[in-house]
Amino acid sequence: MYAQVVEGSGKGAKATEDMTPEERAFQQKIDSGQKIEPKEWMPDGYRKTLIRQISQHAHSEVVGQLPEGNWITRAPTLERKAILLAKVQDEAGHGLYLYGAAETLGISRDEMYEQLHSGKAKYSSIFNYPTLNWADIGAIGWLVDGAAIMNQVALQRTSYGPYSRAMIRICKEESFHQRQGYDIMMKMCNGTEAQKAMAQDAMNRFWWPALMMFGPPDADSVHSAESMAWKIKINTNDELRQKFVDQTVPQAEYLGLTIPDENLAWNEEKGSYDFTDPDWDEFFQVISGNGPCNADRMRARVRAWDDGEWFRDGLSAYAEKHSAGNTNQGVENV
Ligand code: FAQ
Repeated sequence: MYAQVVEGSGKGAKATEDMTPEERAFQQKIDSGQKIEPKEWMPDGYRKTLIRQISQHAHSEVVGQLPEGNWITRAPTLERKAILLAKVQDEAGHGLYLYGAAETLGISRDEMYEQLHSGKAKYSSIFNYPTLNWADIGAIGWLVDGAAIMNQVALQRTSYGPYSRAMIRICKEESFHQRQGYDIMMKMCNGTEAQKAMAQDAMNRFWWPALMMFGPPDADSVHSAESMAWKIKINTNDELRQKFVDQTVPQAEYLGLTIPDENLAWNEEKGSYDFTDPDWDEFFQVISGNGPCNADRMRARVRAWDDGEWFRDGLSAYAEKHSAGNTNQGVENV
């Protein structure tokens, strides 16, 4: 229905008795908490699953610049503009660390871009929703970065060394991003009635897509069992979604905002909130390319790629000129 690139087996974790001796040794390494490094032997499915997840994560960071980029020229003050510029630039950097981590697994950056531009690779569903006003920038920082961090903090312990190390650095920056979003929301909630209403409206629109960021319910998650056995994923989609709700409810209360879910209620017995599931049909539509902004996002990415061709060609020509065997060409010849 929705799967475009099922690179891992998607059949769940392999039983120990079905493993080859190499696979068994590999699994023992994972189970004992050791990191896997690029040059080590790894099962083909492990490599493919990592390439899929890391490259989709990288694409999300890069496409994720677009909804916020939309507001750089319209930020309400010079200070807010400078902060937003820095945040969007950070997202580009996150994309680069992640593409770098994926490249250690034997895929080139050009191949990854080709998969994104052809629609073969996914990126996070959340970035297919529009940013209609300034309050949406607050909601993205608070809720979207908040959901991203919830996932990424766990991924710092992922089993693949380069991915884990990229996550440690990214999480530091994402924490700042989340605070800047919360700060925008605080300002608006303490402002005029109209500003508070804008903040509430942004929360109403971003709440459900933020819950979808954690992926389909566990029962429908194709990759979770295998990815968790390999410790590529540390938590299930539902576990992280629950943690996010539990963390976010008190933050919304502090802002004086209402979470748009009439079933939201503290459940004393389980020690967490009960809440309504997002509309999973909408989620599957969005990840199949039919969300409100999918076509716009792809058009913008492909245009940026095409417009940058002359620059990439220039960089390659420069690198070639100065590569080994051609070292006599001085910088003055450029
Ligand atoms: N959107 O079997 P599962 C950010 C796909 S970073 C689109 O459960 P898995 C920073 C999934 O790929 C946000 N597709 O899959 C920022 C699979 O399809 P496939 C990105 C989704 O991989 C903030 C199919 O559904 N973070 O926001 C989504 O085990 C602000 C079946 O699902 C990451 O990527 C979705 N939400 O679990 C930037 C974190 N959910 O590939 C700018 C790393 C699922 O077979 C501004 N990734 N799918 O065709 C992960 O942790 C996992 O990949 C999950 C999905 C949890 C996203």
